[in-house]
Parts: sequence; structure tokens; C-alpha cells
Amino acid sequence: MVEGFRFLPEYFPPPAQKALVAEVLGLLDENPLYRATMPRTGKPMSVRMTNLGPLGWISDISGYRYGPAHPETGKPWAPIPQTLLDLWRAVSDYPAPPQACLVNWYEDTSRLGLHIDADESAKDAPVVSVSLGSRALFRRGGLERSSPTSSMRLASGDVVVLGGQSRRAYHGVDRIYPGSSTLVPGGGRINLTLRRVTRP
Ligand code: MD3
Ligand code: FE
Repeated sequence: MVEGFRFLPEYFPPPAQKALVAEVLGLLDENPLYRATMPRTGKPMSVRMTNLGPLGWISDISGYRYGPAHPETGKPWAPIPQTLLDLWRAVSDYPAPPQACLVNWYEDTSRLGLHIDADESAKDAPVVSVSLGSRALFRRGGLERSSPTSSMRLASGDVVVLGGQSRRAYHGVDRIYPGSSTLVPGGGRINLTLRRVTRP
């Protein structure tokens, strides 16, 4: 097991989950979900995504990067909701606010392959993740792709703080449990990940 992984089950009670989903949904008109493509191959990702905050994580045929504007609308990303800024302050133990909130939208058949998050310069900042809607089977490994992995379920309202060594660990989402929540319209899962990108 990798040091620095904190699991905070049901951090957000159902009313707060509902409010957060409503707030994120309300930002999608201005800030639409889109299907990013994989570097090099241009293959579409199975998760649709968008971002909130001054910087957003972007993937396209030329690679991964952070940028200030939505790749399809050209407009700046909408601001990060206050609830999420409060969460970061409460759990991150980091002296500066997050700059990016990646919104990952999973349908029943969406997956996220095993990967590490390595596009941020603030290597000492944790990643804070909020799960909303249907349950997911999450896989976490070690510092190398070949390291042993273990699985855990993430449910609506759960928060995970990836600090220390766990910040550099491989992880992915193997499956969504269809129909396991009615919180998200259409029955999907939303994952919000808060990140500090640049050094403060
Ligand atoms: C473990 N998202 O957006 S969140 C991602 O459920 C991402 O959408 C997943 O991985 C999701 O990059 C997982 C939990 C998470 C986030 C970052 C991590 C776990 C992590 C970084 C290192 C190790
Ligand atoms: Fe990740």
C-alpha cells in the first residue's frame, strides 16, 4: 500500500451531494462536456469531461496540458464552486488554492485506464477527488505500472485525498455499477478532481 492515500467515505451527505450536482449541471451550458481524444492516436476517451477553475486539463492528439480556455468554446473555464474550495482548504493541507477542477462524466459503460497524473508542476500538492452518482470500481496500484493493484468501490459523496507517495501512484476506473444511484440525471457518475497545477 502506498503512503498518503486518505479515504473519507460519505464526506458529503446526500443533501450536499444534490446541491453539488445541481451546481455542476448548472455550469455545463456555459462550459459543456466534450469528448477529449488521446495523444498520438486521436482515439476518443470513453469519459466525457470539462473543467472548472483558472486552468483546465486538456488532452488532444498533440498531448496533455493545462490551459485557460475550453477547447471547443474558446471561453475561460467557469469558476470552481465554493463548496469545493472549502473542501480543498479542509483536507489538502496545502497553502494555496486549487487551480483546476476536472469534471469527469462517466456513462454506464465508461472506463478510465490505469495511469498516473503527472502534468502538474506543483508536485507537492495533493489531488482531491469527489465521487457523485453511481458507484465505481476503482483500481489503485503502485509507483510502477507493473506494481500490484487492489480494487475499492467509490460511492456518491466519498472523498479521496491523494497526498505523499500516493499522488504518484497508478490508478484507474474499471467499471461503473449501472443503476446504483439516481443522483446524476441519466444514472451516470461524476468525478471531480481538484488540483494545484503551478507552484504557489
Ligand atoms: C490515485 N480520475 O481524473 S479519482 C483523473 O474517478 C482520475 O474519475 C478518477 O484519475 C475518476 O485523473 C479517479 C481518484 C484519484 C485521483 C487522482 C489520483 C486517485 C488517484 C492520483 C494518484 C493516485
Ligand atoms: Fe488520475
